[in-house]
Amino acid sequence: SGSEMGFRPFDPERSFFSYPTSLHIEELSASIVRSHRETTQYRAEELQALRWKVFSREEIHAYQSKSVDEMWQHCAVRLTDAVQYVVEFAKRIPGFRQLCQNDQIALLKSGSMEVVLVRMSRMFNTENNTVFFDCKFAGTELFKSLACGDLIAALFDFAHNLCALRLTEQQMAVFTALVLLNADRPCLEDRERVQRVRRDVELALSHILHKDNQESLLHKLYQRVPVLKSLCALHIEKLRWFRQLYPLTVHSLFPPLYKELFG
Ligand code: CLR
Repeated sequence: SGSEMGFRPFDPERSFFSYPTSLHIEELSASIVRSHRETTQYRAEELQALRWKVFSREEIHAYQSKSVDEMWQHCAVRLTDAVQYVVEFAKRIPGFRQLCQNDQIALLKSGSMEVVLVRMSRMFNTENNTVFFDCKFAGTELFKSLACGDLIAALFDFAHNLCALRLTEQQMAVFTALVLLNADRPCLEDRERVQRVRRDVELALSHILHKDNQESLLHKLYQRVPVLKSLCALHIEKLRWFRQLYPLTVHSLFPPLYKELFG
């Protein structure tokens, strides 16, 4: 019965044998939300308080004066930090660690950057189109020396549009779990198992949106998924271009995890 369940440790495989109850789904949401909270570098309130901190003209100029490879390396390190937190988040999603190692890696390879981009919207200020980077808010012009203005513009555009949905932390937490648990990823050994873990997270998202009286968000969120995929493809394309120009920088100065995931 439901009341009995509350005292048992959370068992992600429970839904294998029995129909998921709303208590099971509530526990799952709560667990994902906690994992999200524990693995985002900054809390929403902290970010709110930092909104006024923007880079000065001189600071922007200093970033713009960096060489292409220096700026790429710098951003690759920052991006890898963010990915590392997403890996930690994934490990704390009920059911994720029970997937075989190969499938965990396959999901992270294709999904971690997508989650970073969803998380980017928490770090985005739509009033001046800036993102929190190196402890202050930065506009697209700060990234000029990367020489991939189209990618940067597309990433900022995505963050801006996602911000417009005004997701709560709970909604974002469960949505990012869903982004990771994508049973259509290439190279999965046990798709059915991923699908089973995913199914309960889908129920959790519907449940949250129902409680928030925002069911129309579901469709809007699912609409962003192919956009995420194309942004990640563009990122990989830019990395290939950069690697051709600066193979040694990538080889010896980029974080190993970055190369493992995108290289
Ligand atoms: C995303 C949300 C994470 C924290 C975080 C860390 C690094 C940031 C990233 C966020 C947003 C995108 C970002 C990145 C560093 C560089 C990258 C600003 C805020 C820009 C867009 C440049 C990408 C360059 C690639 C071509 C390497 O919780």
